[in-house]
Amino acid sequence: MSGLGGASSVVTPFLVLTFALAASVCVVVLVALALALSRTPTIDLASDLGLRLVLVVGGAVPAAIVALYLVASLLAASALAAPAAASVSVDVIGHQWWWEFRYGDVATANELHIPVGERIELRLISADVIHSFWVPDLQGKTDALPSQTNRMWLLAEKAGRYDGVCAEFCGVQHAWMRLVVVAEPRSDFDRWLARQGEPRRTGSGVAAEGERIFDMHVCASCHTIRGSAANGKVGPDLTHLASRSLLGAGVLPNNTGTLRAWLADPAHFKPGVLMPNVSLSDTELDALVAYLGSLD
Ligand code: HEC
Ligand SMILES: [Cu+2]
Repeated sequence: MSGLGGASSVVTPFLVLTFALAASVCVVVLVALALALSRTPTIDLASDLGLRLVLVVGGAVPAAIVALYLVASLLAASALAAPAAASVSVDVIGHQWWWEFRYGDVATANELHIPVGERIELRLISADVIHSFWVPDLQGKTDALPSQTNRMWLLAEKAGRYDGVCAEFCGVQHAWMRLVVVAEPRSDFDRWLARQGEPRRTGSGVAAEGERIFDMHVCASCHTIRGSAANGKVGPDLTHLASRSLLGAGVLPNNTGTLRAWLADPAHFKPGVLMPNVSLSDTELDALVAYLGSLD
């Protein structure tokens, strides 16, 4: 319960209440037991007094405790569920085996940026099988289903990076369906979002050649690069790929070397991955890396 998110401020008091109730009941029972054992075992309670004791101590008091506890748990559950007054709403789409994050028309993958200290609403859905979105430091798990939208909220109290995973077995690369939440001050977040909303940076030289290869090969049929001819919907949006820290939902850090290795043979890093192994010459690889590496 050392979480850094708004959810822990709901769960922690509830847990304290649970332990406090359980401990006091336990103490009362033990004291009563000790008293009973220390007295001479002469049972001379008048029968109506005995009956009243059983009704009150054995019936009414436990019923009151359970009722109190029920009310407390309903309040905690509704505080955890309510996506009240979110300042930012993000559509989270689970795919085998990566996460798509959409801020309106702006799409990115595997790296969820949020402003710190604000309540963010997530609308979860799946493009294929059942996934489950889980960032342990910030919130409990919520399923992403193909058939319905589930809502949850996140609140990061401190700026920083929070690791998350898919928590529902969803196929061979389930374990490499990670994500990172980047919680940053509002002004950084606004700058980030404005940048992500821009079309791709137009390159020259090798990068321009890379764009031509990207559009000519099958790449463009699966990936969108806003502002270019590529508008595929199967894989992650690559418009600002170079601004992300992860490749392949966490299987590799994102830099020139890993990007080249990924493009040359994605299945080497993620066997079963739904990106095919496109055969590319060394010069084509260089050009693609120059192009994609320029998309910050
Ligand atoms: C059949 C569809 C398909 C084709 C064709 C395809 N990709 Fe992909 N690509 C994907 C999928 C799906 C992923 C996500 C893989 C994962 O993380 O599990 C992906 C991931 C990537 C990533 C990593 C993105 C990230 O944010 O992690 C890059 C870069 C990439 N593809 C570039 C390319 C290039 C360049 C080509 C052409 C040579 C290409 N892709 C062809 C489907 C495709
Ligand atoms: Cu999954």
